[in-house]
Amino acid sequence: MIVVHHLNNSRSQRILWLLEELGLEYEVKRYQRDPKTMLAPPELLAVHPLGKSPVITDGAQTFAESGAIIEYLVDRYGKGRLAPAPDTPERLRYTYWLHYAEGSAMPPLLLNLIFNRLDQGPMPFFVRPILRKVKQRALASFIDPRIAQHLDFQEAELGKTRWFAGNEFSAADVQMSFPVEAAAARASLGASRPKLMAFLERIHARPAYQRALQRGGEYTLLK
Ligand SMILES: N[C@@H](CCC(=O)N[C@@H](CS)C(=O)NCC(=O)O)C(=O)O
Repeated sequence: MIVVHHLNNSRSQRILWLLEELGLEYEVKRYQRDPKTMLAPPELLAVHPLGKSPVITDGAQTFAESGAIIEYLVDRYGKGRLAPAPDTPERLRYTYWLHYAEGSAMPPLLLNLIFNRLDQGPMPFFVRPILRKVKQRALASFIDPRIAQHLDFQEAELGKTRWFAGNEFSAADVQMSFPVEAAAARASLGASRPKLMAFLERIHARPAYQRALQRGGEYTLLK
């Protein structure tokens, strides 16, 4: 039985969604973020040395990293579903988006999250205005323009094909859902990016996505 070590409000939601799309049986082991730090609880360190989610166990195997987990599940259990045929342009795009989501799209979104919190929480009164300036400068000069560049790129790519890898829905869309959802929570993703907005609407309407929400519980992304 596949076990998903699932952290609330996190990337592991997309693993539950993929398992629902594939119609596989699985068990969800839940972990709750610390409400103050928002970090994962120490119990996750007993599952994997990095203590992050998602992690899955399947028989004797335990491994982490969303893209690797998605690739493993599709290769092992997909029976040709949710991945374009090998040696096609769609397959190359599929591999690209599987890696791009965490390798390129998420880093500026994570910086946005960290810098937005820089001037929050208890600190000596004179430090806060300094940190606020640092935050504003980092966001305006580096982070937010990078996010906009990525969103423009994704928007343009979704103008070429209906889904990220091609005209068929694939596991690359599951992997890309998190950066697009995180951008919707943290950055301006509105009328100026209608393809990405329509992508979100389409994935949220999928029955498997809805079932995964019921299995995973709370899913409100951090701002
Ligand atoms: N690139 C990794 C990122 C894993 C990761 O950072 N997971 C977050 C959840 S969204 C986490 O566990 N955060 C809690 C913490 O850092 O303590 C993946 O895609 O699996």
